[in-house]
Amino acid sequence: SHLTIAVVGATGAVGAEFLKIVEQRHPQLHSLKLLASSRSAGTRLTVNGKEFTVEETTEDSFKGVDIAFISASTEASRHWAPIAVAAGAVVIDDSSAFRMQDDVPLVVPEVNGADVTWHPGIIAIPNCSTTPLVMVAHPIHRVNPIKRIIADTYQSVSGAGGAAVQELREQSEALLKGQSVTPRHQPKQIGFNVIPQIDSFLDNGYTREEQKMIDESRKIMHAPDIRVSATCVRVPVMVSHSAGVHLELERAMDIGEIRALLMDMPGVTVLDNTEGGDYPIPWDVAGEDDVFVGRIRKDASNLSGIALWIVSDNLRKGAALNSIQIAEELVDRECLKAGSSPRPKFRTGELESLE
Ligand code: 11C
Repeated sequence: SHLTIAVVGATGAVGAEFLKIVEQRHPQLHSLKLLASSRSAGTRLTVNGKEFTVEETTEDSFKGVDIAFISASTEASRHWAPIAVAAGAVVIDDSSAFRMQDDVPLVVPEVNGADVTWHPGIIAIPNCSTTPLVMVAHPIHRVNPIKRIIADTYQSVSGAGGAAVQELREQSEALLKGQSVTPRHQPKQIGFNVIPQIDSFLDNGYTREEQKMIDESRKIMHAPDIRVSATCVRVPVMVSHSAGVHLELERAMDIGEIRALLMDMPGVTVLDNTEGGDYPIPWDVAGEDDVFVGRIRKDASNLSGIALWIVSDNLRKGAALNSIQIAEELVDRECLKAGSSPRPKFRTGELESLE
């Protein structure tokens, strides 16, 4: 199209997936600025048949840019987002820097696409473990309010970036040879292991990753009253985050009805045939756009509860795809200008902390 798109973090794990999705969904897009830190500047990348040289991000990078995607680090987002906005770009940000800011929409288009209409120049995308949860919870919540969510995740190393993927490869090879390993990018050994810590610990005993799932899911669903708890675990998987989820509903619901609601949800694929041995696994879901759900059953411990299993490609729907869908939503709704419509009554600042 006629828009100029900048990608900050073009050489990262999410950036690479982003450019693949651009080729799949927008083969006519040729006005791209690929940006990264000085370390990756000079890298040559071909997108839609055109060769680009990755440039170092500078104060001047955002002139003439309509939409800037930032997926680098929280610090990079804090630094570059205001500069891009001042230059006239709308920022779609993949970090936690702005997500819980009262005036910044946090958007999963299938769930709360209308929230793009009141952005102040920045729109945040959720953490890659939150997005699949709300994709599955929202269509149920709309019909039968969710009172409580318990989510236990099994998150792949690509969520921690390309260096963590490399670390899993190296540790696996070393351990198979009987060598010992020293963790570098993860808090503990990830090869042939699981780590119940993603990000740092808060005073309430939860990790930041877990707190994000709590806060972000309630903001996206406009449901400040839902009680949420999460345990986030890193597993030796390259791509795709999984979660075992328990939902407590207002009233008991038939499993057939739950399945029908999920089958109707755009972006969700139900893969749930335990007789045939069909349920989603991360290896199969890597590279897919949809959020996959299976193992849908009544919670044996709770009359109005259901249990299910969710798997989603953390680099695609968890990050790059969701960002591109937000850009599409902005264009469709003609909301590229900040403050296109008034902010609705709902205020995330009113969300009570669980502490
Ligand atoms: C992980 N979910 O798997 C994290 C990565 O707030 O965007 C994304 C962190 C974030 O390590």
